[in-house]
Amino acid sequence: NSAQIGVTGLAVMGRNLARNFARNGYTVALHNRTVARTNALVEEFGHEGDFIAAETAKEFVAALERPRRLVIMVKAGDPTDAVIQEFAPLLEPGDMIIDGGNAHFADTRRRERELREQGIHFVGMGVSGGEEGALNGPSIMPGGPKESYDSLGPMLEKISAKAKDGAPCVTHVGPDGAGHFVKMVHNGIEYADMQLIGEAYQLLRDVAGYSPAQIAEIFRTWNTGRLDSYLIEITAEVLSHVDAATGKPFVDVVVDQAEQKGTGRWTVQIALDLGVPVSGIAEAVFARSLSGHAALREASRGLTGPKASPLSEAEAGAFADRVEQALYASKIVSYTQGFHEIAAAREEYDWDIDLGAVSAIWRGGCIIRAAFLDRIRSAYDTRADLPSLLSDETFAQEIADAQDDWREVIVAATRQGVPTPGFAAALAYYDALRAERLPAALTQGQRDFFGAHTYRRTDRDGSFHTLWGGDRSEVDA
Ligand code: NBP
Repeated sequence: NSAQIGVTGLAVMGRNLARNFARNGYTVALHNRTVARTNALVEEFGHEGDFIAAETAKEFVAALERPRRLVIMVKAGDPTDAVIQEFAPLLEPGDMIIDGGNAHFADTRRRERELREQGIHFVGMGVSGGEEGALNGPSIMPGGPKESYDSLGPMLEKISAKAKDGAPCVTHVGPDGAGHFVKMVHNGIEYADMQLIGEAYQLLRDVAGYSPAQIAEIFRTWNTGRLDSYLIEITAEVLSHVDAATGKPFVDVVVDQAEQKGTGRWTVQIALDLGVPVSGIAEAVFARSLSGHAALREASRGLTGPKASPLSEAEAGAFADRVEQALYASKIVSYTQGFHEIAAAREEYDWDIDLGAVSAIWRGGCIIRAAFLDRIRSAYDTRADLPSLLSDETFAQEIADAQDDWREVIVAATRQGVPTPGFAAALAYYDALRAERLPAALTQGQRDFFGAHTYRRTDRDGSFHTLWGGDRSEVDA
């Protein structure tokens, strides 16, 4: 008996992915650098399906039916290269290496290129949903050669999450690094979503005066509407949780320094390279960094803030409704920015990515799963070449309806000294995009003044320079 798929790297993610394949009726070959992990899996979960445990790389490869499908689930970076170097010499043309780790898409592009020379299909596969998703159905974002999807796709469709309409949350995203790129932006959007939710929480607490338990109830109500999403749902769970040791709200006993593993930062770094303004995601990454500067925060605690005047109980309810509007409008903007980044990469790397399909596979299994993604899909279904999500009529109308409250919330936050970088960046992006004129014209003037960098004119073609140090006449540049 031979295995239809093999998984090497059996820490939480690999182990659960292997079990997911087995539970779906596939025979799964197992391998891990440290054999104890392989044995533990077979011992604990061997009854769940057909596993073939392999001690050595050779045994592992021999256990796979051809063309071989070999999933790597190890730590991203050097370990992934080490594993590829170990297995590639044992493989034959037509075999597939599928990297399900959180690889940087540039590494995936390089690996795909190198393995292509050997005739091996390399599939960089984004997997979202954490260990729970890996076991019960993740959102899966495979890239790589399209032909690999013909045989791999049906298996992934089986193990993936299913959206509410039953559609599997997986699609062939695009060539080489496209899958990992989309997974990275997914994580960037996740950072932004979490930051916006955090700002909503702090406003409800510090401006409206609600307790964590009351805010949990507000989030539960929001979760029955257009904000219906996994992150809002778990936010309510976290906020209503009470610390057993102290009897205090759990959120009050946790150190307020957010950590990060890097995919959010990558999203911003690459956006800078591509020249795409992902300000909402950037603010989310910066907010986490700022929170971690403990000494700096300690040293700044005495700085003067505004005179705080919390809302009355009567005003608080209406304010909470406004915060919902602000959160929703800001969320539309961060998705707009994230999809812009994917569209820019599609252009840069000549990837054929269907943005509607991307939003569709995020509807289940992953951390940002939300009812909202159905709306994004229908926006791209209506118009595949939508310049931006904000150009979609429905979203544009929703923001138009939300904007008064959105602005009020930011005004209130500013007055009370509550930081809302996510809400504010989203609004600034919106206002900048819709502006008739931007001060960029002045910037161009300054650049021409100090550096003769030239400028273009609104009334005729060409590049121009003003002789600032001379008679200030204009010359063709
Ligand atoms: P880890 O990222 O903690 O990696 C542990 C695995 O890597 C073990 O199997 C370990 O083998 C193996 N490994 C290492 Br470390 N160095 C190796 C080397 N030089 N050669 C061979 N194997 C090596 O595991 P994880 O948390 O299950 O995540 C796996 C991948 O999935 C990562 O890329 C991660 O970013 C990604 N991911 C994780 C999540 C999540 O929620 N955790 C979600 C989505 C994606 P050993 O047992 O012999 O030490």
